[in-house]
Amino acid sequence: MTDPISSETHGDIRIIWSDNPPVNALGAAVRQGLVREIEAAEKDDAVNAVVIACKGRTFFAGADITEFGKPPVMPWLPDVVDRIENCTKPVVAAIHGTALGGGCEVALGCHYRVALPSAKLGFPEVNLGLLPGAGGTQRAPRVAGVELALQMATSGKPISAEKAHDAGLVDRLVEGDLVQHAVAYAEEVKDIRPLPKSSERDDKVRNVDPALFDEYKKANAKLFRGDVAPQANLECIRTATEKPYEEGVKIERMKFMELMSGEQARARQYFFFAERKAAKIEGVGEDVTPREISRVGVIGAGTMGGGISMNFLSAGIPVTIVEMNQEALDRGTAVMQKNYQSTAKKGRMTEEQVEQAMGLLDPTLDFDKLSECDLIIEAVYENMDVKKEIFSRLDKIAKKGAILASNTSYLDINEIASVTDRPGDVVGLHFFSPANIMKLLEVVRGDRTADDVLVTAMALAKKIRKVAVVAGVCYGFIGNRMLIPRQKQAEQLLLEGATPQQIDKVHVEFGMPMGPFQMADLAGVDIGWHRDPERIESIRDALCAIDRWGQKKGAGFYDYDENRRPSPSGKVQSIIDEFAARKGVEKREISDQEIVERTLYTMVNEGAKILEEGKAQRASDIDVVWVYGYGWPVYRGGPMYWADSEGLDKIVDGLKRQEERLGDDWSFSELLLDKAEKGEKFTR
Ligand code: 3H9
Repeated sequence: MTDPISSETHGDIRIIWSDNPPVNALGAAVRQGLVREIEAAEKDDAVNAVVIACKGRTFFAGADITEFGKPPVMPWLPDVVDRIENCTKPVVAAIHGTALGGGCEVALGCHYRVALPSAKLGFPEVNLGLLPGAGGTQRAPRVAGVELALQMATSGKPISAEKAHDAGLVDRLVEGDLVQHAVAYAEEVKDIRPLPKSSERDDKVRNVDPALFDEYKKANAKLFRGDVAPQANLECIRTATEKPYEEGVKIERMKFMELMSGEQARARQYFFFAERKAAKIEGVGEDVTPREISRVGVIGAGTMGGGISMNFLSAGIPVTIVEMNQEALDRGTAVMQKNYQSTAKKGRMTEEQVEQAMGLLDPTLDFDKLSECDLIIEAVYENMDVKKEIFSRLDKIAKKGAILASNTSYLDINEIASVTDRPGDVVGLHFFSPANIMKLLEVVRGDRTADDVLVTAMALAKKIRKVAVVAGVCYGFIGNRMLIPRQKQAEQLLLEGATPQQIDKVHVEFGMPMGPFQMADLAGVDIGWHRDPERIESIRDALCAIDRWGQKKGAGFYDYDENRRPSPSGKVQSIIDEFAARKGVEKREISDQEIVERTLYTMVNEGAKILEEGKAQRASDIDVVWVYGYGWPVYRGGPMYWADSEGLDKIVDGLKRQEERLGDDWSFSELLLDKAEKGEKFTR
């Protein structure tokens, strides 16, 4: 293996280079090389200052995550950072790309930091269930101030080099040749003594009001719910305001080790790789190149069509959006404009960017204009006949090689493709609502979808900052298909004696953003309703028949006040009771454990069926769908990882206990039974 660390000398400045693709992770060889080169520079009388720089696309993006869980190899990153800081000659970090986690800590160990304006700095450790464990929780508040350090470490979101510069985290922003500038900077500072050490500063951590931490937590309660890492990050940063550096790093080390050995960190680290694996399509060679997409067409300017369009507009891709009548087109365009405007109001976009994005939109009533598009996404309502009609029209007008996509959330892509003479160009692109915000994209692979169409869809997803997962054709694909047993059991549990509040509470305590009934009220109880108020076959039908369609009507499974605050509904309870009596279902006390077994274990069982039928490429893809599409708590890894952690035998036992109540149409997944029997796991 070639040494990732090398050096060269410019006059009296030593440049230490790291070249460890793809992201210059701080693996053992990098750590060893850094120490070796710092020591060599120190000993060399001809050297007066050092620059640390990285080749490739980025400065160090952090510790090497693939080393986690393996026996440690010396030197440890904290010792490397200390060694840099204790170098007797000034060390300048030259930052481009993303200085993340351990990378940001290395930069903080350097005496000075020079960065390109396009660079980003951050502490994403929290996303891995960790905290910056190489002195970052102690050095960052000393250099950048407590509030910014708290934000960076507990949210995991990187900040721009400009913001870092304003906070003192970067000493100089430079344009052009970064390393040349860093060398010049090193020349300027080479004689300054004492060397500025982050660990020795205390001006920004002295006299900090301890109330700040509680206030921060209160204002960011969502970050802390159920998740242990943000709290540990906060505590370490608070320690920096209370104790000397030497004590602070000891506490940081202890908490880092505690987190590292915990289940949440394991789940999050699993998920990090799961997300990246999802982008890989089985059976499709690396040599397949994506088709070029320079204009996208969207059919339907409703909530979905508008949201979908915004993704492309924001990424600088022109969109032709088609509607049936002017009023609907105007309404859809106005909603997009309003959504952009509200993003701008929050400071996440400039007015100029809003204008730019909207300037790329071509709203039209002329269906034939879609012939200019390289990708056309149909986003009309869920009706097979309507979709088939649209696709046969598209088949006649779309240019050769254009990709024809449906945003269906349930329907059979093969059947849709069958009305065209080009089934290879047809694919499902299932966006989640609100489509401009939700990260997940299910890419539905029809039996005849061409490889390069899939590759294009995956590449495009990355471009519009979505996480794409390939799904096979089946009713509801991966995500919605798994919702079906959950919804069915949740409703059945109502008849047997549970309340919507109890079921929702179990889900929220588990870590979901909301429970099944809160979700139904938010999304619309009427979604998928047959629209016949006389036909009442479920509690949902009964609610829809009396206009309780959810939050939008001020009533659904819950009652809502004018501020959309929910409260339990006596009316709903009496509907449930009536329904139960009519069906002859006897009421009993329902335990929270039974709710878990009937709503979550059944989801795992459905996930196993999806795997068994080859409708998902791998168990981890199912987890990615559930984390990004439905808010499954990432610190529990996703339903399949969670099932593995619980033990598949426990899941099977729970389902056996409930089997009689699960209904005649419920059945065990053979794969689940088999794996449980053999003591195997889905994800590991
Ligand atoms: C830490 O630093 C702890 C310390 O505080 C204390 C220690 C004591 N290690 O994401 P991409 C791989 S914790 C190993 O597709 P992008 C990744 O798996 C660390 N591998 O690229 C993928 O491999 P493959 C804190 C890594 O351009 C390939 O690189 N740092 C690492 O979309 C490309 O990745 C983080 O959490 C790593 N650290 O985004 C940063 N990072 O091609 C994590 C990436 O085989 N990384 N890989 O699938 C990122 O956020 C993004 O990768 C980054 C680039 C923004 C850098």
